[in-house]
Amino acid sequence: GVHFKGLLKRNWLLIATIFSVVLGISLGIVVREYASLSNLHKQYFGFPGEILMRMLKLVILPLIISSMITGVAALDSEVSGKIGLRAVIYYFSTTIIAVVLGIILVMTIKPGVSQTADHIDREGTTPNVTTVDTLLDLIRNMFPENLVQACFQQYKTKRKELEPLKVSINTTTIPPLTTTFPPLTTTIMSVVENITKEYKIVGTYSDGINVLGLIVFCVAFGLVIGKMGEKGRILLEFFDALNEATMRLVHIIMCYMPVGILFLIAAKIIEVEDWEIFKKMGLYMVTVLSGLAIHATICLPLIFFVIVRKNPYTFTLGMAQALVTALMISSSSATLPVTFRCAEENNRIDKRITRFVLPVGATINMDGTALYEAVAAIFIAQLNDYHLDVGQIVTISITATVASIGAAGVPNAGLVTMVIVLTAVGLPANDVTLIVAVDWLLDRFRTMINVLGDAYGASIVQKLSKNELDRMDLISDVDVANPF
Ligand code: DAS
Repeated sequence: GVHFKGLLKRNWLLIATIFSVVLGISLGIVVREYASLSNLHKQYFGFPGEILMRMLKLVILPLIISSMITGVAALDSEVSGKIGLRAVIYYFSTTIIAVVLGIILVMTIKPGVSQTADHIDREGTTPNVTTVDTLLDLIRNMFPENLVQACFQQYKTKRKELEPLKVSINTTTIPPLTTTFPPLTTTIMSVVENITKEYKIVGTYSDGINVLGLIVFCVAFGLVIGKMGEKGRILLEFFDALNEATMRLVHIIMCYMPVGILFLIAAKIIEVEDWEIFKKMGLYMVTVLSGLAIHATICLPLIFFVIVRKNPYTFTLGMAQALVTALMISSSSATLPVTFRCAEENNRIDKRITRFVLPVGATINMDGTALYEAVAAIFIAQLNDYHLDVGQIVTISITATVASIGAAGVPNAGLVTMVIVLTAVGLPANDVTLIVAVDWLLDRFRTMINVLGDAYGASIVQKLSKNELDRMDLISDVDVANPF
């Protein structure tokens, strides 16, 4: 009875969410057509959606901390080391597969060959990041110098203020900027510099939280607690209760989700300025989207089936709520609470695994982003009529992988780390601006694949760790999956 009711309730939520997506899109189109809203009113319109985002972000912090600490403390250090290693191997191999798939597609479809870079409007945001910088930032952020500061940063709002300063330049109508409009160029450069500064800090920060830094700290902290025996128990109990309480909050937030999503997507549709660009960029978008689709429906399911021996599509279906959420909010981090619920409740993945594998996955495992970055880089090369040799293509696959690891789980993060791929093969970093206009849409889809990859990963790592987990159940005096 209770179980069936729960099942019904979960599906009801999913149906309501999908319904609200459709309704939101229709509402957006209608308002766009028949009401000319002022910018201020557009902002008001998106307000319920903004509240949803705020609530989801709100629970990230307690969720990551409590799940990582209890996840690690519940396993002994040898087992968590093994599980961690398996997770890392999974992350790496699937990311590489995604990159290779993307490269094959973009080289066959050749979306950039029929047009040139001059035919697309460029927007003036040019972050300037290098591979070494990204790697160093990544490692630097793993060791936050201040734990409290790692939990919040004010930079995010500053970056927001800079966004409206985007400058649109049509290169077909005006001659090269550097020679004709030095003052304008300097203005753009200073804007760009500011944005770069903000982005650089954003690097591995998700919405102001240094997720990676917290994860590293929590792993260490969890390991220590696990070794403390009786004395550590009180902390473990505390964080376990915190985890449970947070997940209950997540459930309440999820009930608000249909409302929030409706206005989120409607507001986005009202806000988009340039629909024409989609025609120009059509083939490029098709390339990215088909790559993502193949990765999600063939590559990942195949690996899953070979290892887990269960129906991968049932598994994907179980993740539906998380996938729709990712599609709507384009942030793996903010989707994390929903990913947890779907993985644990619908797909019944062991909590010892999810608590460990999902937060890390949301931060560093981004198959969709990796695929996207490889495709976009080669697309830009094609637009510029720039021939890439084998070595450069290998360089693209490596840097795209690094770039996806370095990207935070926040909207458009992949676009920023894209610059390292471009500079590595000598393409103009500025050309990232060629693909800015359509990124809001592609971002949603790649985020969805990022989340799916994390979920599959959790299940695969669970299967590979079955022996250790079973042994722990036998020797342990408490039920570790639900220790208290
Ligand atoms: N949108 C990001 C995510 O959350 C990554 C990206 O921009 O590619 O997964």
